[in-house]
Order: sequence, then C-alpha cells, then structure tokens
Amino acid sequence: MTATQETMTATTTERVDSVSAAAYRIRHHALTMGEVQGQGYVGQALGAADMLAAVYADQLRFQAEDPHWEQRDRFLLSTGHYAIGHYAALAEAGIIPVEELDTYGSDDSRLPMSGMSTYTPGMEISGGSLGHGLTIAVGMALGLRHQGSRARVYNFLSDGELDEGSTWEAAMGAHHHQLGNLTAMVDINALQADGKTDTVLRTEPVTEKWESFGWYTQRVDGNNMAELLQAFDNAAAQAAAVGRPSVILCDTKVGRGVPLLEDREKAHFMRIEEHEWQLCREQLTAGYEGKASR
Ligand SMILES: Cc1ncc(C[n+]2csc(CCOP(=O)(O)OP(=O)(O)O)c2C)c(N)n1
Ligand SMILES: [Mg+2]
Repeated sequence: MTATQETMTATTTERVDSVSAAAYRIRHHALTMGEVQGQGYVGQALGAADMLAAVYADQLRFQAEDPHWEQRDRFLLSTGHYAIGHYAALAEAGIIPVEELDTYGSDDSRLPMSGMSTYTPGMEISGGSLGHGLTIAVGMALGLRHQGSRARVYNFLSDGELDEGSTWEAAMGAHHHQLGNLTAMVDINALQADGKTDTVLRTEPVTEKWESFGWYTQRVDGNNMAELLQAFDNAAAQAAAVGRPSVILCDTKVGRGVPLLEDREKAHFMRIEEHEWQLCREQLTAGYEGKASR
C-alpha cells in the first residue's frame, strides 16, 4: 500500500466512523422523542438513521444558525410521518436544540408528529400527503438552476411513495430537464401502513424502473455507512460529469440498531411499553459500542 492509499483509507475509515457516530446519536434522539409519546414512527427513524446521518453529517451544505441561507442545499422530506427521524437529524446538525426534542408531538411544540414547514426550522416542505415530495423537488431544482445557484436538492422518499403516479411523473420530468442537481433517496424498508410492500403493491423491480426513467441509479444497503457514502460520492461525480438526476435506493431494516424492535409486528406505528424504553437505549448503545470497538 502506498502512502497515499494509506491516507485515503484512514480518511475513509474516519469519515465512516464519524458519520456512524452521528447516526447513533440520531437513533438515540429518536428514542427520546418516542418515549415522550409512548408510541409512534420510531421504527422508521431507526431504520433511516444512517441515510439521515449521511445527508446531514456528510453531504448537505447549510448554516445551522440561518436555516433560510439562500445557498443552502435543500433537503425535502416527503414522508411527513418520518418527521421524528428528521427532527433527530436537525438536532444533530445544530439546527434545533436537542432539549427541544422533549416537546415532540406536544401542544404548542414546534415539532408536530407530521413534518410541517411552517412549524420547524429546517423543514423545507410539509410532507404527509405521499407522492408530492419529488414533484416539489423537481420544481426547486429547476428554479435553482435558472438562478445559477450551486445548491443541490435532496428528496427523501419512502417505498410507499413509489405507489404514487405523481412520483413517476416527477421522475420523468427530472430526466427531461437533466436535473443533475437533484438526488432522490428512497427508504426501501419493505413496509407500508397496511403491511409488507410486496403484498400492498409490488413495486419491484425498483432498480430497473428508475434506470428506465433515465436516472443514475444505485442500490445499496441503507444501513451500511461505507456503502451509503460511496453512493453519494458516485452520485456527485455523475452529476458533475453528465447532468443527470441520481437516485440512491436504500434497503433498510425497520427498528435497526435495537433488536427488541427489529422484528416487531405492526411496525408502521409502534407501541413501546414504559418498561421497554430503557432496554431499547441499552441495546442501542451496546450494539453501537460493540461495532465501534471492532
Ligand atoms: C397520498 C396518500 N395516500 C395515503 C396516505 C396514508 N398513509 C400514511 S403512511 C402510509 C404508508 C406508506 O408507505 P411507507 O411510507 O413506505 O410506510 P412505512 O415504511 O413508514 O411503514 C400511507 C398509505 C397518505 N399519507 N398519503
Ligand atoms: Mg415503507
């Protein structure tokens, strides 16, 4: 191994470790918020924590003290119910105070259970009506390009949103307009409100669908930080070279990092008993420290 290769390997390992630490804190914050309500979309937050950390701790350009900074990259959460994970990432990024997470879903809180742009700093859109995020992202990416902005647009979608026709209209539009400044990331947790994705509406083969819509398409293990970061690097290189929208399809596991929750039935909206929260935190920390010490 040459000296340069050694330096590169060290940098990559450091980068993966540092973003993985952010993912651990995001999971921790999600448990804190879940406990305030005793239930909620905790499983999705744990599953998507690595994707959110990769974006907020490694990719996005933003100014924590000025969430409306004009040159910021835009992160659009289409799935309003994933707000719990997004708030955790905003706290990790310093855009909202960590202490505020204790108000999650409570009266007069800035952190409602479904993400709303008028309530929360850093929440670019009001999600919730599934299938609209990518349409907005296309308009934003086009607008930013017209303005000569270098800002990028990221849209976080769920696999349930692939059931929506509007998602595919937007995908077609992004390719038509050659939106190299747009990256979509899809959380393929194989779950929807009414059951498993392949029983509600089979969307596979997902990779081939995005490819046929003209997108630069990558599919990764969305709970593997090295794979995620490599995919973002590939997407950036592709955007610079070809000007084509990018999608990163991320296979994730609901409840990831907390074994007690990983195989829970009715995982879309979880009820977690009072005595289980401490165990969840202990399992999360034990799993993270076990991996970090290897
Ligand atoms: C347009 C629209 N149709 C239906 C719903 C009701 N709904 C809320 S969450 C959800 C499940 C969608 O799948 P996904 O986001 O993959 O669920 P998860 O992985 O969080 O279980 C549905 C159908 C909605 N919010 N918007
Ligand atoms: Mg899903």
